[in-house]
Amino acid sequence: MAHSDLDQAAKAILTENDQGGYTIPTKGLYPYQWNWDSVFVALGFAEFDQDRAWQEIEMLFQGQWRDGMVPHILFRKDDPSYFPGPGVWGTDGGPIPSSGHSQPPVAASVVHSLVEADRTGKALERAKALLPKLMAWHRWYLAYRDPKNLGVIAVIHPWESGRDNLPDWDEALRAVEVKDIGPYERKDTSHVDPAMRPHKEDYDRYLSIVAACRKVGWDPEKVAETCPFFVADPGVTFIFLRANRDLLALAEKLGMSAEADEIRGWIAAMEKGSRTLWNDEVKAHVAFDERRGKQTDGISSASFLALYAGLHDPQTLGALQAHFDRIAERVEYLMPSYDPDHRSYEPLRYWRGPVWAMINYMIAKGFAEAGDAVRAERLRADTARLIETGGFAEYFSPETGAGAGGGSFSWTSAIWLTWASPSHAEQAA
Ligand code: 9WN
Repeated sequence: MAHSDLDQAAKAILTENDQGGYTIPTKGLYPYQWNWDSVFVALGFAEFDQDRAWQEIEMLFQGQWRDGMVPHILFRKDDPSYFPGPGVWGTDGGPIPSSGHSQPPVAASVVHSLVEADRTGKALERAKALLPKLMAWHRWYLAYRDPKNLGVIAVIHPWESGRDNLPDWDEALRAVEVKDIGPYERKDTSHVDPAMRPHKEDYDRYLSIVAACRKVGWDPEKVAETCPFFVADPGVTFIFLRANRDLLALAEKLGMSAEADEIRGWIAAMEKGSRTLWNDEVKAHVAFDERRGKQTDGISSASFLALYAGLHDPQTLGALQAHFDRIAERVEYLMPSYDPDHRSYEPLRYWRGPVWAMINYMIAKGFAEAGDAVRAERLRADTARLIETGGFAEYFSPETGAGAGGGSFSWTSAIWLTWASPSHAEQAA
């Protein structure tokens, strides 16, 4: 397909998945509004309808909880094609039925991008209305996902990381006792090949964590104290650190000096705290199980997000460039979600190997900002080739480029439009 045809196809997918102001990731497999999906989707809409882009994020924040949390799924209407639905979560924290935890906080960064690219003249006004909500969400992250002020953000569930069955969670997840779940029927494996999805043992534990948090009424303080899973994630930590830098830029632009000072304190604490995720043996940032005090030993695609977080000191940049080149020798398409040289790598099983377009977008941004335009361009070109080969799939094999998981996927289409498409790159040049 010609690039212009792919541009049209990507727009058509976003329009098709639009539910009237918010967008589902894909039909069938994911029939609700997901947090970080929606935010990336806004970048895609912004290429042809900026008003609609803002609406996507504003509708996500309609579901914000009273304590500031922005949930990972908003169940705006019941749909039996997805499990676990609202009944399993049993939450009561906000105005719209939702899941009970969050997802990577990319929103402030995308709001900042929308302001920078504004053609409507209304962007600052809309950003101003969102700013207190973003502040409340970021404060929530610090209070309940970093209660000991370590300067790193933990996830209380693999789904909160957005990178669900990453090998980094394996050990901490095995330690979760399977209880209070009863019999259940998964729906994901009726939509896609079970070989590309998590195992039943994983699902038993995913649901056991939900049951444990439901037991304490999703009270964020009790969840932070008692949740059987509490793992500091380089992905959420780096996305959050980056989001704080973008939030600071917004606050400064809007003349909100008290907020700006507060955010500067967060950034300083996280720049320092992030160092504890550095694993000197593997020469990259890794996850850290806060319950057991143990670091993981593998490099994931999130390790490369250190640059996106603004951590491009020579040691980090040099180590990541070396890993990048080593991995590029092993696979045809970058960046696999897990190190192909690690024992847990699986090229087609969900977050244990496959490539995700929106992660590539963030990694490339980091390399470009660190002054490495060559590796940034390699990621863009690989993402474009993947979409040309595998279509607008949920994710892709790093070895063959085959599309996997759900099809006609919203964030893959959005990332094509905002960054990967050669026609977009030509316009930007
Ligand atoms: C659980 C929607 C979501 C993404 C996640 C991805 C997957 C859900 C699932 O799909 O997770 O949240 O049921 O597998 O891992 O990143 O937001 O696209």
